[in-house]
Amino acid sequence: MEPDRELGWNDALDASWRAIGSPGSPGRVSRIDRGWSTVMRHAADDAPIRIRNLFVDVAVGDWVVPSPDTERVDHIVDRTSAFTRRASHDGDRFEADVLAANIDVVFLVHALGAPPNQRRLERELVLAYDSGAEPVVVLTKVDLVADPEPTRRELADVALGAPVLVASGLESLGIDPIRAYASGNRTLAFLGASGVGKSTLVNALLAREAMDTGEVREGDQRGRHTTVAAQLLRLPGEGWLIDTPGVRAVSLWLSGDGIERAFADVFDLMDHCRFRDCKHDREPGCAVRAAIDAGDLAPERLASLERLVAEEHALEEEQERFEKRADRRGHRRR
Ligand SMILES: Nc1nc2c(ncn2[C@@H]2O[C@H](COP(=O)(O)OP(=O)(O)OP(=O)(O)O)[C@@H](O)[C@H]2O)c(=O)[nH]1
Ligand SMILES: [Mg+2]
Ligand SMILES: [Zn+2]
Repeated sequence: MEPDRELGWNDALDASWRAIGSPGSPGRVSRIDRGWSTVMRHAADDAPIRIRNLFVDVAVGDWVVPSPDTERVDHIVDRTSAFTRRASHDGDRFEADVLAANIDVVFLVHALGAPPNQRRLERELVLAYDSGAEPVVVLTKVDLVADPEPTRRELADVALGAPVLVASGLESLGIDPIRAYASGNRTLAFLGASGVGKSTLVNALLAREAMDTGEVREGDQRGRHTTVAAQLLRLPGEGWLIDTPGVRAVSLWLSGDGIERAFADVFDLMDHCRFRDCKHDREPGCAVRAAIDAGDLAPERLASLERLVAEEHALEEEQERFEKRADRRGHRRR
């Protein structure tokens, strides 16, 4: 059976599927529970099947080909995009954690009424650009503040070209512009810290209480991790969205040009330094220092970029060690 375009199937996925010989009939993973995937076969599927994820790393939003007996996942169709962070560190795990796959737009959700966190947004933007989806920043809980403008401006400085929207899930404000991104059966993903109001926004978009929402702590406005599993949900009209559990740490994963895109302003400045190997420290003719001295670039932003670049290098070195170890194990087995 041809996969359902209303469920988000598109030409790029079609090409990947045909490249592997068009096996089976791909369905879309709407949620994952301890080794089991719930898979929808078409947009109006109200009896999705549950199949095992044996030896495959499935993510919500994935298109998968079930085995003929619908016992397990046989193939994952190549993702068109994926929001991936490093799995939380324990031991020497070197693993990716895909929060959402085959997404067109990733909404980076921050709450007004708490101090803006530019550093967190920078990290999220790096991962968003690397995901292959289009990043959009949403500031929720606008009903809590008299004037969202100062926070909006602070985060827009970091978002560079990415749009920054303002909304309230609780009062259904600013919902239509968000929903508009789903036209053409696109898939939206909502990411952000626990308690920022992702699920409340999702319910406003769906116009029904699809997701549970939870209290935030009095003192620091932190959420209590109400959403525990990502979920793919159908928007009224057209399009899909993925609500995700709030994540505390946004650790980088091996990437493409996310850092370059998220810090395009700083890289532009670097191109104008007198020396090609400028360390942007105290060299003469340093365009980055000049911008900082003129108040055009926040020193914290440069420091943040340096931290992220260092994190990326450390990750790449770790990957090399990891691959060498894997190679040695491979040799021994033979
Ligand atoms: N005033 C106000 N409160 C909101 C708004 N959106 C969410 N909240 C409240 O913030 C708390 C957390 O909302 P959730 O939607 O559960 O947050 P979440 O981002 O889904 O949190 P996790 O699922 O833990 O990641 C709840 O008490 C909501 O009622 C809003 O627009 N305005
Ligand atoms: Mg939630
Ligand atoms: Zn310089």
